[in-house]
Amino acid sequence: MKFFKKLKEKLFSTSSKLNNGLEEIVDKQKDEIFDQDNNENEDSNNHISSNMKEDLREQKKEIETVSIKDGKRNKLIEKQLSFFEKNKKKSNIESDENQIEIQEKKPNFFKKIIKSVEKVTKRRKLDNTMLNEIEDLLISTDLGVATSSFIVEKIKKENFSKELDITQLKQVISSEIYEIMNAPKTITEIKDGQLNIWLFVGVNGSGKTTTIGKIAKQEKENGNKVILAAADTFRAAAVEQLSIWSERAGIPMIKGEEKSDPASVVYKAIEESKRGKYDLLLIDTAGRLQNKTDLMEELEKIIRVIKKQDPTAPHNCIIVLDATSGQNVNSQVEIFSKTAGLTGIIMTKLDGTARGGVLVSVTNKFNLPIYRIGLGEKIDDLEIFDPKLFSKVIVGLENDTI
Ligand SMILES: Nc1nc2c(ncn2[C@@H]2O[C@H](COP(=O)(O)OP(=O)(O)OP(=O)(O)O)[C@@H](O)[C@H]2O)c(=O)[nH]1
Ligand SMILES: [Mg+2]
Repeated sequence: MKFFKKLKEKLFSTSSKLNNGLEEIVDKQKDEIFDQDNNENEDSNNHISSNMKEDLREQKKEIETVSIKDGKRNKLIEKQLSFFEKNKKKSNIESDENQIEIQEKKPNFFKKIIKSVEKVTKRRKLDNTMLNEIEDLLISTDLGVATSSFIVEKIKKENFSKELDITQLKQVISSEIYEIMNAPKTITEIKDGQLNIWLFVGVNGSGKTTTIGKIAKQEKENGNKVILAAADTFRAAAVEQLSIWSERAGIPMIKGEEKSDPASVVYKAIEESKRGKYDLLLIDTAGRLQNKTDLMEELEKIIRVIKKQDPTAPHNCIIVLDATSGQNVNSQVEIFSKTAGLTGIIMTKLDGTARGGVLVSVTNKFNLPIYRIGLGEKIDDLEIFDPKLFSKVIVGLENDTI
C-alpha cells in the first residue's frame, strides 16, 4: 500500500530506533533449541553429500526470498530445523569420499544459512529484565514513562514467561499501541448546509499556519467551500504567511489590521463566511505559550466571540503539536484543553524525528483523536491518521503482518 510505504519512510527515525532496539533486546538471548541444532550441524557439516548440498542451496534461496509473513516463516523454520535433523541422520551413512569432498568445499555454507535463519529463530523468554529493557526503549522514543509502563504491564500480564521471537515481540507491542491509538472517537464531521468553524491553536511554531494551508487544500478537494481567517494579528509576517497558503490552495482569506484585536478579525470572518455561504472556516491564531495567561485570555475572548455568533461553534478546536517537543506536548494539551475545549490533535514534524512515540503518550493520556499527522513542509505532507498502520510502522512491522 502506497500510504504504508510513505508512512514507513517518514517515520523512519522512530521506527528504526524501536526496530533496532527490539532486535537488540531479543538478540541478547539466543534460542536454545536452535543453538543445539546449530552445534549438531557443525558436526554433521563434515558429512554432507553433493545432493544434500544442492538441497541446501534450494533452502538458502527460499530463506533469502521468503516473505516475513508469520505462517510462512514459521513453516520455513520448522522445515529448516527438520532438515538439519535429517542431515544429521543421513550424514552417518555417507561415504568417506563425500566427506573429503565436502571438507574441501565447506565455504561456511551452513553458517550463511544459519545466519539467515538465526535472525527469525532467535527467541527470548519474557522475564522482568527483558520487560525493563523494553520499557527503557519505549521511553527513549518518547512514549513517556506512564504510557511505557502501562504498555509493559499489559504485555507482562498476557505474555510473561513466553518465548518470543522478534516478530512476535513487535506484534505484542504493536497491538498494545493499536489499542491506545484506536480508542478515541473522531473529530466533529463537517455538516452540510451550515458554516463549520474550526479553530486552530497551539504554541509558537508548532505548525498551525502550514497545517491550515494543507487542510484547506484537502477540504477544497473534498468539495467543500473553504475560507481562511488570519486571526494571528500579532505579527505582520503571520498574515503574509497565511496569504501565501491561501493563494497556493486557491482559497480566500479574511484579515484585519496589523495589531488589531484577533477577536474582531474572527467576528468579521464569520460574518463574511456566512454571507458567502461557505462550508468551512479555518481560523489561524497566534502561537501562544500555555503558561502566558494574558495570551490564554485572548484565546478565551476569541472563543466567546465565536460562540456569540454560533453557540454550537467552534465545531472543532484543534491543537497543533510539534512532535519534536517531546513530552512537553502533554502540558500544552492539558492547558489548552482547559481554555479552549479541544476536540482533536494534529501532530506535525513526525518526519525526521525519533520521537514519534509522543503520539502514543498524548493519546493515552488525553484520549483525543489524532485528526491528521504532518510529515513534511509541503502542501501534500499531511496524512489521515490510521491507527492500524501507525501501530505497525512504529515498531518496524511490515504491512502484511498481524
Ligand atoms: N518537517 C516538517 N516541518 C513542518 C511541518 N509542519 C510545519 N513545519 C514547519 O514548521 C515551521 C513553523 O510552521 P508554522 O506553520 O509557521 O507554525 P505556526 O504554528 O503557525 O507558528 P506561529 O504562527 O509562529 O506560532 C515552518 O518552517 C514549517 O514549514 C511538518 O509536518 N514537518
Ligand atoms: Mg502561524
